[in-house]
Amino acid sequence: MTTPPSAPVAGSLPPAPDAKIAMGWMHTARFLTTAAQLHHLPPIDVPEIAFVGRSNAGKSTCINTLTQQKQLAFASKKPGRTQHINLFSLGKQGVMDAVLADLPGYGYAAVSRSDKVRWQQVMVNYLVSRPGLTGIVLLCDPRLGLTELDEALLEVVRPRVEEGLKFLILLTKADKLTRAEQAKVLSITRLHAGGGEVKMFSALKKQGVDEVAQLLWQWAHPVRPLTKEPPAAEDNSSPAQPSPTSESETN
Ligand SMILES: Nc1nc2c(ncn2[C@@H]2O[C@H](COP(=O)(O)OP(=O)(O)O)[C@@H](O)[C@H]2O)c(=O)[nH]1
Ligand SMILES: [Mg+2]
Repeated sequence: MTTPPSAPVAGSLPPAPDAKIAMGWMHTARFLTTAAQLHHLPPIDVPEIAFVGRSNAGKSTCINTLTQQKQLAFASKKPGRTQHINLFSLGKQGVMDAVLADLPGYGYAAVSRSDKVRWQQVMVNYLVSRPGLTGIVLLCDPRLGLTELDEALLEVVRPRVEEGLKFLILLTKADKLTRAEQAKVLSITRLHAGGGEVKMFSALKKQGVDEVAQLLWQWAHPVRPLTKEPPAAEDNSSPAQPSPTSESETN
């Protein structure tokens, strides 16, 4: 039997879910744990999606907006102070199916040089060696563009992106730019994205929120490889994987 041309390839992205489903899923985010060092992070057996970016890029605000929770990722008034990796679990009915990792912001001038170096090391180690890391969201203030530190991070993750790690550059605070400015910075950033996606985002105007939630859902629910054993019987009463329709019933 030949495979129909439309059959999904294992590991590829599933179709985008309805925005309501993706936002409902994001809303399930709960604080899981925090760690100052990489080896203190628990092993995780579900897809992990990391949020990285310069201090003040809008990372905490973005996580809070996506998860529709005011205080999940503390939108710090003291940038650079949150020098921990914070994990948040995602999943309906308390069944964890993905994790968001909030990494410390970099580039904050008032942090001592030794702290900066230590944190760059933690971040680099995390990005190159964290098992289960499925995708990275790099947040960037489009008024600054990709800075030297962002470029350095892009270089660090490039080999993993080439191996299939998902990558999204999110240009935050879009409400501060005109439409024309947004179009311009999008095209410039796409030239530097090395195959990753680039999107505009505004927490204030809720621009890009649904689209990002839908993309992250897709990252976290890749098409599964076909299992060798066929299903025991034709029983549709208890699907093994959550389907978009079953997920839409709760939030
Ligand atoms: N206008 C506007 N300001 C934002 C937006 N997102 C974040 N900010 C502001 O940018 C500053 C830094 O945000 P924060 O989330 O703490 O950045 P972080 O250091 O990357 O976590 C705060 O004053 C936020 O209110 C946005 O979408 N629009
Ligand atoms: Mg923050």
